[in-house]
Amino acid sequence: MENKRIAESELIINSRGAVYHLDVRPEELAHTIITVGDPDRVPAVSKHFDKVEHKSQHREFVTHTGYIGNKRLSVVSTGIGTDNIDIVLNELDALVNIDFQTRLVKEQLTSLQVVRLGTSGALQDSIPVDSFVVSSHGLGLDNLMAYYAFENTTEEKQLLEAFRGQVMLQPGGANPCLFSAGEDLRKHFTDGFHTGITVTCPGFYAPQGRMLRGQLSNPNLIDNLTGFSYEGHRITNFEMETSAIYGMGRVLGHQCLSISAIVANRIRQEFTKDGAAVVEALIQKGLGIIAGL
Ligand code: R1P
Ligand code: URA
Repeated sequence: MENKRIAESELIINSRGAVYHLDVRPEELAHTIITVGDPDRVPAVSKHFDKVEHKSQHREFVTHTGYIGNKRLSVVSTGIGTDNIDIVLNELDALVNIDFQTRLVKEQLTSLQVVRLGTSGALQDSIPVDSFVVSSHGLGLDNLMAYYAFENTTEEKQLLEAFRGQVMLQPGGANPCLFSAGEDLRKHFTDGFHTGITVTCPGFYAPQGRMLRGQLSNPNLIDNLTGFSYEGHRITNFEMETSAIYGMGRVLGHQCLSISAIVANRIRQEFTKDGAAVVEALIQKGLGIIAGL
């Protein structure tokens, strides 16, 4: 593809020389990045850094960059949802792979390591609240990835076909997509983690089978997802970002992994008694591994 200068309307750089939504300059970002949904979780992560060298905030996007030992890390909040992941992953990629002076894509591309430390609801009785899940795959029931061209692996195509055969989605609903985790990252996160397919939903209530008032268009969604099984793969949990992080990682060439603290078990209808404690435990366990990567 021709390396054409990217126009001011397409890649927006502010007066500080920082990318539009994140308000981060290229030198302010590490190549190992932790994403969190909640902006308040950024200081909860960076308080474990030995040194913090950069802090910025614009809208819900808070970024802290620093070091644990010699390992340089950035922690970035995404807010909630796959639409925000579209913004965050594109801007993280631009910060490392586009020259902000010439507005040309660099000849030497950088592959980032992106690890989501999030919260989630379990879809299996055997995955209790306060446990951790590593997403082997992200299965999107939103429509973000329909806007991007990408290739699926043979295994991903098989899983998606099995999903379409076994799980009835509501008429007029999403065209599901599925992407696997970055294997170079996932292999480090095994001990003390459940693992399975994570379903990413375009909402917290009806799109995750929750109804406070009104009626669900698809009352069998949870049962269908919990019962899905294909060659040893099962669906472990629900949340709102993973498939988009994995999908954008595929499109842009970054290694991505999503790890969740289970705060709700939808089968047992239980919620954690101490959400802050389980998230802090996930941060400590996750950082212990990430710092050694
Ligand atoms: C919903 O409460 C939010 O929590 C989960 C979902 O993915 C969604 O963003 O993750 P975070 O705790 O990382 O935001
Ligand atoms: N986040 C979600 O998206 N769903 C849950 O059930 C819990 C956290």
